[in-house]
Amino acid sequence: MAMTLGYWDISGLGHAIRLLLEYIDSNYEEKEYTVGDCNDYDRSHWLNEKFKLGWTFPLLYLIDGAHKITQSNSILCYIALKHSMCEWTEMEKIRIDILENQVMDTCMDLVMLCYNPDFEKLKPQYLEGLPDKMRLFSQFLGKRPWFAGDKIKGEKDGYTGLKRISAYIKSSHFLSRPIYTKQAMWGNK
Ligand SMILES: N[C@@H](CCC(=O)N[C@@H](CS)C(=O)NCC(=O)O)C(=O)O
Repeated sequence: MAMTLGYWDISGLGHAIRLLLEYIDSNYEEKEYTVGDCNDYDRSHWLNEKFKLGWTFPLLYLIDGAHKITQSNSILCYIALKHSMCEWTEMEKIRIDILENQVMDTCMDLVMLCYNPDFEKLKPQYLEGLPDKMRLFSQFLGKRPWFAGDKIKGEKDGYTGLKRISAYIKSSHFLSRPIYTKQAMWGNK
């Protein structure tokens, strides 16, 4: 049975999950929720379902048979675990945990800026600090080909999944924009 990924009709936190689902060649469907166009950005399309699903944790969710999972990073872990992509050494596991949290912090910095009504005022300071933030990722990567280890997991040759991601990015169902919902000051188109 196909898995269902439920999320706003945006790239946002769904982006990495969609790429992973494509990477593993998963049979999945998407349930997209839309924010209203009016000034009050009506979220009832989602909120009308939210409390009928059996949990009240935030959007997004993945339903896989009897399993219902929320929290984007937990969803990534669930998919990776299910597809035997988690045979890490201790050092790889440590690096993944660090990176997972660092990436989320970096994403949230941008979210806080983009949903802030003072976006234009705050933008120069954000941009000024960005190269230093990116440099930290570069330092963390060092001379490794990948952030965690030497190989990508879950693939015999390592690259078939990447080719699938490449094909997905070129396909009509790839959702690159909008990054954020309509309330955002930037990335909302
Ligand atoms: N930590 C959560 C954050 C989820 C979250 O912030 N969801 C936002 C969209 S990105 C939302 O609109 N939630 C609405 C809701 O759950 O009612 C995750 O990573 O999944």
